Amino acid sequence: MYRATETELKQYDDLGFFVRENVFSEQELEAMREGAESVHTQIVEAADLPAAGPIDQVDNQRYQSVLGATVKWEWQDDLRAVRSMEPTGHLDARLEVLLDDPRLYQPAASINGCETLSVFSDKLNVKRPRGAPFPWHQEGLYWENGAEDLESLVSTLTYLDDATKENGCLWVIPGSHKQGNLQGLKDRGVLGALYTDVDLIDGEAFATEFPAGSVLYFHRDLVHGSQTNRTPSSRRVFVVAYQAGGLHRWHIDRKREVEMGR
Ligand SMILES: O=C(O)CCC(=O)C(=O)O
Repeated sequence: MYRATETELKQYDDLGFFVRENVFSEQELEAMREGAESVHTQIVEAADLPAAGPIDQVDNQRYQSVLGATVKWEWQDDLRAVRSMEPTGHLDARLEVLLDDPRLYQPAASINGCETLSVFSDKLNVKRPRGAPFPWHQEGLYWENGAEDLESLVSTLTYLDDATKENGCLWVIPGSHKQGNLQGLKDRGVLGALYTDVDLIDGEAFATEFPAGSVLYFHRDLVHGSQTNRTPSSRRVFVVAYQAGGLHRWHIDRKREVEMGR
């Protein structure tokens, strides 16, 4: 019922992504936003407790393991905000329910041509006012050591808020997925090697300014990134990546094999 159309599949091949608008209703979005804020609060509160892991500083970024999620803290300490939490579904049922939502996984199944999928990763990104950019990167580079079947991975990104250039929407470089793994930045520390040197790529960046309730389905090698949030409101997205069959180690303890509906 929600499978990708021929036109969408062609766009995915040509551009590395396609978008559907109005996938989720305002009522559903309200529940997701409440879920996202609850997860953010739980993590901020738990981060100072003895059970939380130590903070790992990598270049200018801070990572921590909190409540079973890998947390990336905002670059600026005074914001006391988490920009990315992975996985997060286990921390709130209002987000967890999305993992098994056919509006997310059926298009992913059409793309990789598999009848059974499992969740590879689920991640909540929160960009508060003044929240920092995500430098240009490809998911493939991050995932190549963790995925059982890298080729089959498809990402979905659900917009919990309207996304605009001003609030730091995601930008993509259409067609960049065709170039495979691109070279990282040189002499820019450990993380720089994971960021894409966009001077080496042809193609013009496109701002995915879409309303809340839209979903972007995208290829692991699509070069993407985002800028600072220059508005007074948060910009939140929930990312679920699916893989063919199998189970990823992050999810091994909560088996999530999705039987494909037709
Ligand atoms: O949330 C964003 O703006 C960036 C998302 C992203 O690039 C990622 O999570 O890989």
